[in-house]
Amino acid sequence: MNLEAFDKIKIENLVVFANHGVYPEENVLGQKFLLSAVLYTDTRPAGKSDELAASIDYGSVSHAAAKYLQDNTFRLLEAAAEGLAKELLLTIPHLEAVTLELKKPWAPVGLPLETVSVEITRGYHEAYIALGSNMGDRKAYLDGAVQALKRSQGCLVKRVSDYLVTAPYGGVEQEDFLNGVLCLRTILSPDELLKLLHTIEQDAKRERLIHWGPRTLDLDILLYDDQVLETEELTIPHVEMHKRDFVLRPLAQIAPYKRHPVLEKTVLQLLEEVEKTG
Ligand code: PH2
Ligand code: MG
Ligand code: MG
Repeated sequence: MNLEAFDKIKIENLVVFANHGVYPEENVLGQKFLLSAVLYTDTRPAGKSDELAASIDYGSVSHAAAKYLQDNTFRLLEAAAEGLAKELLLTIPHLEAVTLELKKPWAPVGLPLETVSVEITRGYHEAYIALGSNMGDRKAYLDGAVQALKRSQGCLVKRVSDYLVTAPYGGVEQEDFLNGVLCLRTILSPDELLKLLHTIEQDAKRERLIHWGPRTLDLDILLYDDQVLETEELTIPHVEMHKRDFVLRPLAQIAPYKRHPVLEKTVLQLLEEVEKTG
């Protein structure tokens, strides 16, 4: 999600009367909200064709946003903004990302103020996922994972590599693997994506018995935009991706010139190095 790369369509201070609030009287009486939105998209196709269908119709976005804020009641501005951002990203064609500012000028805080507001930016990200299996019908497990991701809300599978038969790496004696890599467009955060991958692994009856041991299905996040991230649960880029030819070979098929954000080398360069030393 590189916001600078996109053009913007802006809506400023759309007035919506709605019932969001922590205090019960706010939910009953309602009050005025002001919504501002920056819609990130590429306006060039519409700029050249002069066709509305090639762009985002700010009229329909305004109506959809007003309806969403009136049909749902949240306690927090945060929740109203989060829900609305997701709704817009899932339903508005050509929308890459959105900044929403939701203001509550009549917030009952017992002091005079001009307005309070919450502003968030949400959008689509590009993730690369490694797939592996070395138990049972390996191809069926990998195909099942691709289908499960295709069915997941806010996920779009853009490219899938060939599946390659690979010798087990890492010292555990076990059957050969079938490995592949896919490119995913998603509105999920890294944590949400990790949870989804775990659910898909569980559905494939994966049991975590031996570390690095045989598995029906292993799904690992390799890259997430150009983010570098290290938490207890998750390291992005994947710590070992640059050492593993069973990751780099399929990745090189679908993203040869993608650059590793820490090593600053392309997938092809990393693969060459692994093949030289390997
Ligand atoms: N996964 C591992 C350990 N070793 N070897 C191959 N060939 N393919 C894998 O997917 C694999 C592995 C741990 O995730
Ligand atoms: Mg793995
Ligand atoms: Mg794993």
